[in-house]
Amino acid sequence: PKEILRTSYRPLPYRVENVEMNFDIREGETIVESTLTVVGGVDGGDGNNDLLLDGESDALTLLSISLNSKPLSSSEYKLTPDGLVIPSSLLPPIGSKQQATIVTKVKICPEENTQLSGLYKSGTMYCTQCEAMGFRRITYYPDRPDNMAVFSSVRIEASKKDYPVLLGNGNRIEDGSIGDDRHYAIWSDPYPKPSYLFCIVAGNLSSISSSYTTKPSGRKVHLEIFSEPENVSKLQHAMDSLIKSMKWDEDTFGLEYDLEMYNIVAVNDFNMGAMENKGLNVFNTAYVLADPKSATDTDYERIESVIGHEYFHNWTGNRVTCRDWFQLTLKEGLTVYRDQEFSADMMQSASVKRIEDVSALRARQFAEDAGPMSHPIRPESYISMDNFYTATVYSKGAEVVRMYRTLLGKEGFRKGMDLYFKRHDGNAVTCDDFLAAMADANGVDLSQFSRWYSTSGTPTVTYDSKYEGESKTFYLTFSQESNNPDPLHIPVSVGLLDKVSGEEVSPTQVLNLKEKVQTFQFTGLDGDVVPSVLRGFSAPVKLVRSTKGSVGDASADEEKNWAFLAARDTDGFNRWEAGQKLMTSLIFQTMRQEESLRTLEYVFEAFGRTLGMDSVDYSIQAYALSLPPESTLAEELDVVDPVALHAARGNVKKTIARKFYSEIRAKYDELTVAMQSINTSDIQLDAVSIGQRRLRNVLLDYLCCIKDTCEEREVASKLAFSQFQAANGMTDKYSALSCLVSMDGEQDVVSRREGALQKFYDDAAGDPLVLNKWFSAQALADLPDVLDRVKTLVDHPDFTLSNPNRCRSLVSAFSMNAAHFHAQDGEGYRFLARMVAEVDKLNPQMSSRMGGGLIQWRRYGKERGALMKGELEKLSKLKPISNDLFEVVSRGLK
Ligand code: HT7
Ligand code: ZN
Repeated sequence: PKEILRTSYRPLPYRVENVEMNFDIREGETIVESTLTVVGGVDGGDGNNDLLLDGESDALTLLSISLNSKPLSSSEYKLTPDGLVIPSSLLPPIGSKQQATIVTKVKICPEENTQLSGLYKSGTMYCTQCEAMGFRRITYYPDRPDNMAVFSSVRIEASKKDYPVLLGNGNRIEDGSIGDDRHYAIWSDPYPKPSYLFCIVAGNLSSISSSYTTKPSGRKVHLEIFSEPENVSKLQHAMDSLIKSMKWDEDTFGLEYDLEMYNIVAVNDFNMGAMENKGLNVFNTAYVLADPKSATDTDYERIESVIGHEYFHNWTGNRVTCRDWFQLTLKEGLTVYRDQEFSADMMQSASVKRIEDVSALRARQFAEDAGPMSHPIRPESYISMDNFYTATVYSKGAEVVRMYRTLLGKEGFRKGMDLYFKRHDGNAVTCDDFLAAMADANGVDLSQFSRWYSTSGTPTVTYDSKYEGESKTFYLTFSQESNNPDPLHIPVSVGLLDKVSGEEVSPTQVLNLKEKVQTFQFTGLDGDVVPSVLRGFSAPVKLVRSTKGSVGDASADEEKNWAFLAARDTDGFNRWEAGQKLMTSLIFQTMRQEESLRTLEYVFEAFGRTLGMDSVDYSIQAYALSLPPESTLAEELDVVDPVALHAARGNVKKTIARKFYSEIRAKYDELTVAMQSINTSDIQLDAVSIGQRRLRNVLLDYLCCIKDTCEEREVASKLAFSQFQAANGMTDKYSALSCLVSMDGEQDVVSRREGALQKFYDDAAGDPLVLNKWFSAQALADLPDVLDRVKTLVDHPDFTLSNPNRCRSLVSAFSMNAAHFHAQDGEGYRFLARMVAEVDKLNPQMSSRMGGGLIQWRRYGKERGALMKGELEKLSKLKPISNDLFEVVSRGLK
């Protein structure tokens, strides 16, 4: 497999300017004819200006090729496993304005395409996925994002009865019948686009439609969302979300939609969440279908955010796209930032959203940074680009965009965005172009900031502080450490609270940390203060307090500050963060079997106060009462023992639950009554109702963790079972099921668990998304024989490795169940490796993601590490092995 380097970018010697395509779809064989208008591009200077039309020989059978209406003989071009080369000697000279026309005809077989890249069949429908390099599995073409072409005519022909709906990018310009049983549609997209945004769909689909009039232009846009007929009742939330997204982008960034149509199609088999094809988004059903019976509150929120994300790509990604795939974060980091801001505005709670986003970043991206796949947000090389759709490119990329916003302010950021679109609309550009627009629009020098694009790993910022009474000055000294030998430009948001009164004496200000070590002074302070540092998580770093030069017990002092901030910080994120730090400290002390009385007191105090609060944001309350997840805790450890970590966290949870049992129970009951008093059996989806359910389910989890004695198990299982039975929506039902699946012991307890699982399965009535939840709940159970259960489920008639959602719901979910996946005997690793090997034969994008579960072996101690590595070595010997899996496994073994 060939490694592609970022620095090897060469401009296109020839560019396709216009494309016309014809798809003749028939069972078992689709014929694709492409007419490419080619013009001269740029001399790359390396003496090779031949035209490379990418094409995967495994997917394409070339039937014919002609140049300027003359058939080419096989000696006139070169056909390789990766494409077709037409020598520059047959084409017009590079500098000239002449055009050449190339027509190719290929045969493809979507029915056999299990990779879900290119044109494939999902259930009864045909659809395409072209990002990153799927178009070369449909036709021969310069399949790279800097070739922006107008797809002036895409004709799709198929059986009228089986595929009544035929969709493409842009606007439908013609349709009609061919005899009794076939029909066609022609689509035309006026906007030049790279091939990765190409899409067609053919299926027997139902839909809902609406319209939106853009502002200020007043363009009336027809909106339509398609799904298989049985799911059409679950599309309204997606439609509402789309309309909100369109309005938000106009209000926030002055960006309007630009075509007369916006279509979305829901498909069952899809490798990722969704795809932003121009005017024709394709969505994984899991990110578009929702009704209260089948979707949780989190599902509803995720759908709104992904609908927003794909819509926002229309400007950040489609109108302005990436020059090459190394620039992926240019569109993904920016679009994630935009969807995060959209969701925060829709939730009306910036703190709740920030807590969720930072938690996800820490759990996934920090882990990536700490392993062998660590890379800068703009990677330096890849073997398979599909492996670089990562938490780093997406989530850390969004943090980098957020830092521009923090440094430049709201107005400054908007000025930068406006200039970016003014300069680059219709072009394929780089991360440097984005930075230049931000800098030029604001007249600032961001050259040091650019180091974020080339620095891998999570930087550490250490701080130290001192108050000098005489000069009434507070000193904050920061030092930074990262994989870059030169210092990064890090925005550090800081506020100060008076140590005695708890009042905020210095509101949030952004400090520009640009040196390796830098001191900031705050003057005019009458007394000592407690600093609240990195407010709102103003940079994607690990923040630690220096213990250098401290007198006495440094950790005691630090915990005192956390306890202080957990009670008083005016910054919602940092108030939550302080509570999490205290809990983390207690869990680690428990794990190390250290005396932890002081920390325990602080945690009790914070927990009791938060639990007792009335009329606060329920979601904030829920997050403040939750212990940090094991994945986040693991990021703080050099060597992880997942079994010990799980036990320590479980013990702390139980200690809290026992101490506050009656208060937790009272609050749980109070919320039950409050929720029942709402005079409707319909589930409410406003922020208060979502918050109430979130809080009540956190409380349920505490109540259910007390199960040491027979009586306790009876009480816990009855409580969870009664919530399960009474639930009027999926959120409460799934939370109750999650508690029940981890319960074992007496006959009654087991019957409730098994009864609930059976009922959940029966209620699903074959709904794939609900069945995914049924598989996941069991894969995530905390039972000693969970792996045996998972293995049995692999043989369940509803299980298949060929559907990514289903495969993730069982196999990937189990690999997240850390204490069991990392069982000392290595059986979890053997199971995962076996599944990865199976999936690699079907779908390399899936197998390489799953294989990622084994590459962190260096972090799990000697014995576990050796077992994980052993499985990776076995995978590395697979014959054949896909490029995707090869890259992950070989990086893992390096
Ligand atoms: N831009 C989309 C990425 C995507 C994708 C990438 C590789 C393989 C399959 C894929 N499906 C979608 C999704 C997004 O970020 O909006
Ligand atoms: Zn995206």
